[in-house]
Amino acid sequence: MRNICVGVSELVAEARNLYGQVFGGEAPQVAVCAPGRVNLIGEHTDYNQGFVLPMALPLVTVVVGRQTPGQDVTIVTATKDADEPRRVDFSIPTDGSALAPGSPSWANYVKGVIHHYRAPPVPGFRAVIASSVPLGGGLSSSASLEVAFYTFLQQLKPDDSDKVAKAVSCQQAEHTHAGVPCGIMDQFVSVLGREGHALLIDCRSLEATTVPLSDPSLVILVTNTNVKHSLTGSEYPTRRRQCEQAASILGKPSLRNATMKDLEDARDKMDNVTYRRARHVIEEIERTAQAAEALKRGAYKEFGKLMVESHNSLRDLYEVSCRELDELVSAAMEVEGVFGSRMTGGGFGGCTVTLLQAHAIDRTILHIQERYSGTPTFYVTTPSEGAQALSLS
Ligand code: GAF
Repeated sequence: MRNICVGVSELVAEARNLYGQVFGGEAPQVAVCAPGRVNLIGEHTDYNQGFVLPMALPLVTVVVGRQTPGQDVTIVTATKDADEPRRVDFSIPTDGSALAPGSPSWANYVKGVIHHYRAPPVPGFRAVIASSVPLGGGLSSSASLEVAFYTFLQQLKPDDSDKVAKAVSCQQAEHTHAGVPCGIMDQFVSVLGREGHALLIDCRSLEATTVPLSDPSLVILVTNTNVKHSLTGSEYPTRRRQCEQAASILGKPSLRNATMKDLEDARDKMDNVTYRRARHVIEEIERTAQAAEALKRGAYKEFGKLMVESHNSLRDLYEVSCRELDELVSAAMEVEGVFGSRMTGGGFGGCTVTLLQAHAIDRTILHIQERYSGTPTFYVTTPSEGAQALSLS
């Protein structure tokens, strides 16, 4: 199935209708949206203070709602997930204590954002969520939900934080309320994404530079394996710990400060697994800087080669790929006109990202469909704008 991304206005209409149905015909006052992301290169480098090169997607989470008197909150989601209730009710504590995570799990992201909001206390509200970001597809559905809610709260009670601080608050929400020790990439690009550009983010200084990416002869294809292996939850914190251990053996604050020479010199001080994890990170940070330069020069072949090297390293050294991701990348690379392809995001399922010549798009999709053992979903995407408030008129 080829997916032409659902427009923001359709999602807002869906959310408004549901809001009216659930809240007795009342109309929402505010609407906001925040995008998911695809990372072009720089995987598992963000929590090592390295570089990443993501772009915001035209797949977004929309929140509509209105402030209510008191501290009561009701949120309803339009997303149909058979295992989870679609409505949640709770009260915001007035003493600044955190809302406890619980069921439904999607509400934990919202509870975390309320807790880390920079202008407490947050007032009561009613809200409806609608999203086109596939859940658990490795395109940051959770970051887009966090950032959308933060943006929603800013409409109810403005804070004075800058955009980077906002992204950090959303990252903290994920740490404390979803239990995922993620880096800053997903929330950062969901807040600061720029239409027609990728962002080269330095995760040490938290500074970003825009890299133009709107050449009409080029297509960015995201392909969803439509599988999510259960390893994701446990393996991510393990990888993060292994990297911290490697940095500590090297006597560095993070792997960003280490070179391959440092690592080779200390090879006999660490086990082989720790060595391979660190090697991926140190080389991937360098690859990402090179890839951003290549993209600026329009050197797509060079960029594509770095994408494939990144994928191979994630498969062999970092061990976060899986059969389905490898199949998609191999299939894409067999097509003439494809510059590069790799897994994107945390791994163990989710999506690949492929850079190709625009004229090769149809045959690439056909070829992947023929070769892939599962049922993929395709998104032909363009770099999009970060979170924003929307007009309801
Ligand atoms: C997930 C995390 F949330 C990001 O912070 C990043 O580490 C990514 O995996 C891997 O690059 O999306």
